[in-house]
Amino acid sequence: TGSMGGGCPFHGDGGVRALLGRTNKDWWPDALDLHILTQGGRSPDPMGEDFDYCEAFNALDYAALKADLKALMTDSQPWWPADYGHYGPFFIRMAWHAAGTYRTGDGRGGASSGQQRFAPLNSWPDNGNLDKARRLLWPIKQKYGKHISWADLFILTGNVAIESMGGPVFGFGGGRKDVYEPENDIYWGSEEEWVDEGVETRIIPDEGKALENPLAAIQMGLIYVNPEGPGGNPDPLQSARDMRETFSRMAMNDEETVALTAGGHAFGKCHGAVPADQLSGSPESEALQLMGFGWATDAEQIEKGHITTSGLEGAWTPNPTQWGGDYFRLLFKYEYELVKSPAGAQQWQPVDPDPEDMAPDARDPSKKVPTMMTTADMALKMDPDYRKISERFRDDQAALDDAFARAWFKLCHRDMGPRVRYLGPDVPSEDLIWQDPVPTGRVASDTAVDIFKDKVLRSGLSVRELVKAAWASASTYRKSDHRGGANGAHIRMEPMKSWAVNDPEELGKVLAKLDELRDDISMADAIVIAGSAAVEKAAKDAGFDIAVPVTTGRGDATEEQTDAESFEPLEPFADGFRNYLKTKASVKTEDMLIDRASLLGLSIPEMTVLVGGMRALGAVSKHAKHGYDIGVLTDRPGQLTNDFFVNLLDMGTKWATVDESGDEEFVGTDRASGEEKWHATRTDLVFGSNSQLRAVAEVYAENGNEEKFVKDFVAAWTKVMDADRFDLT
Ligand code: HEB
Repeated sequence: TGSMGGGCPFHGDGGVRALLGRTNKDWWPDALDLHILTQGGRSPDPMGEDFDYCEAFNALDYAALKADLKALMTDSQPWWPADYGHYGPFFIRMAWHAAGTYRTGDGRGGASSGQQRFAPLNSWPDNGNLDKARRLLWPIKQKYGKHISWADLFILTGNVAIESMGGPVFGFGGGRKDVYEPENDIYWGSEEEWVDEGVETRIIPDEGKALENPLAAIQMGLIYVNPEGPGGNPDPLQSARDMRETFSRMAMNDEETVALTAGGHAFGKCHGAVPADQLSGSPESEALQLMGFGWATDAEQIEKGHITTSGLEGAWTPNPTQWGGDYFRLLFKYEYELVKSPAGAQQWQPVDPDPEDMAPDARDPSKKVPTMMTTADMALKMDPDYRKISERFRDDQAALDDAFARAWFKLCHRDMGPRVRYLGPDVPSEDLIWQDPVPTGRVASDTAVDIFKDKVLRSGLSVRELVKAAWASASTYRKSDHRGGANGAHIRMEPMKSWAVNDPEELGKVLAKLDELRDDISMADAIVIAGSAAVEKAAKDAGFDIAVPVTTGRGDATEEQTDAESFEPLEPFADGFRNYLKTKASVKTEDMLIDRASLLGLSIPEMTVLVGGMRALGAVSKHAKHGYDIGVLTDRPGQLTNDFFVNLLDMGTKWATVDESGDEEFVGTDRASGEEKWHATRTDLVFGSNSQLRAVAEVYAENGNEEKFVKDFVAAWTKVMDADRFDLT
């Protein structure tokens, strides 16, 4: 159905591209290339660096906006009339698909940057016709301008839609700042086809095929599962298996999954009135004069409601614009039989429905049509664990109300980080465990900090140990969902304290000592202060008197505030900054360094100077096999020198692979004498081999730049230590 237009534009360059995932350029080779205009760090963001979205949002007439949104729900437009005269269900689907791309694996996806406006999401088959939903919102976006981002508007509109149909809502937090370009850092998969072109499903247990990390959708182009069942096979139990896997990667358990799906499908309908091959291409591939619309349907057909989106057809309940218990009532009241929609999709229909259990026609309420269920809906009845929950919700509407409202709130806010980042009058005051709540900390006095620093440096703990502990604590931060970081001192709890990357025994010793010395400084602050004191000492030992600034005020989370299991996805498979590799990934190990740097929000120079500095400090994870450190290319570890770069770029050294290491390890020998000098990893050598990284490494190895190196290191270090200090801004 031409989501991309014919042919496979994939020309492999060694297969690496496929492993790194397919990009918009692969899908739409003819698309306008704006990328050359962002070279040299020129921003595509028209709002400029000084624009403060929090300030703009706080000046928003929030009540007026909500009233306008409510009025929009029933303000049907002839170019895309509202089913049943109410756009609510359509907008809920828009909001759910905006939020539903979130995955715990790397924290990417989700509603927080308004990505549904851009490729590939604007053109995913699963997002079919949501281009119309966004365009219906344009007059309101235009009216409120900078005071409401698209990203916030998508979610707020979903909330208002639920409320306007009598549904339960738990709250709304604003603060999602729009971006103005597609997010190229998100790996959506390496398949060359999309769901509507018959791409294989990603979970096939019989063939030992499991869902690749961090993906959370079952086929390319879907938000989660295929409504018709795995790969189009209408098997509710296999669908349940896929739902459980994909929803858990969205941080949803069984109860939340059931509540969300049933609650969502209390509203609206599926669209599959005409065969899909009558549709035009997706927005990204369509003719200019369609002005960003895709899936073009004839105006006359639109008016009649002859629309195809998913290809399935029909409403779930007799009251598709009214919240209530009809979904479960019908699901359990009737036997359902497999039928085909007019567009040819597999779906389920009640056998012999009572007339009052028929649904109204979307355009003509006097006409009655059968209701339906997707195979994924049938999973809520057929899977034994889902069924128990479904029966409970059928019998206890209040329980469903509460579970749906909470799960919806979580769905829409999961990627926003701590509650201090939420804006607006509807922010719920209750702390929720998935927000990783941290008690407000106390600012320590300069004297207290100095006394503590002094004690730490005389404690016998080494620079390397202190730097590693601080890095371990702060570097879990990921800007994708604003989780992790030094605040809360989660590092002293499971699972973080036992991660191999953290050298648990050494870390345990360091944390115990810091705890003993810290007086009333919070543990979270103590870890950062100690690391920063160590950096100061290391700079001093290298001949540079420089202060490493620390901003105290971090709090310590309690065990009760910490959902240990939810922190597991934060464990790094590789941390190039500490020269650590847990398991070799399908991508190169140096790609993993770039990925971590990206999640930390670092620039190329920041990443480079941090790697070089950490190596000089000896702050590498203990090598699993060897007794010696790898990548510490200096004779004086513990001093903040640029030795790593100087030695790496030295032509006197010849590098060769260590065969047994599978291309992960290298040995450097003296070119003249053949004497063994250094051991290094891919992550080290990439700063000499990659031309762009080498250019930056050269800057730091140059005479006269020694002080610049130290200053840049301290600035990048401080940036990482403070990455999660939303309380400061
Ligand atoms: Fe849904 C719709 C599927 C979940 C909400 N969905 C829909 C459709 C389908 C589906 C197929 C149709 C589309 C068209 O238009 O055609 N879902 C599904 C699946 C899942 C889901 C498979 C997983 C299991 N949903 C969900 C959730 C939510 C929802 C979670 C929320 C919460 N949906 C929804 C809505 C709708 C839908 C509201 C309607 C829309 C309209 O009406 O437009």
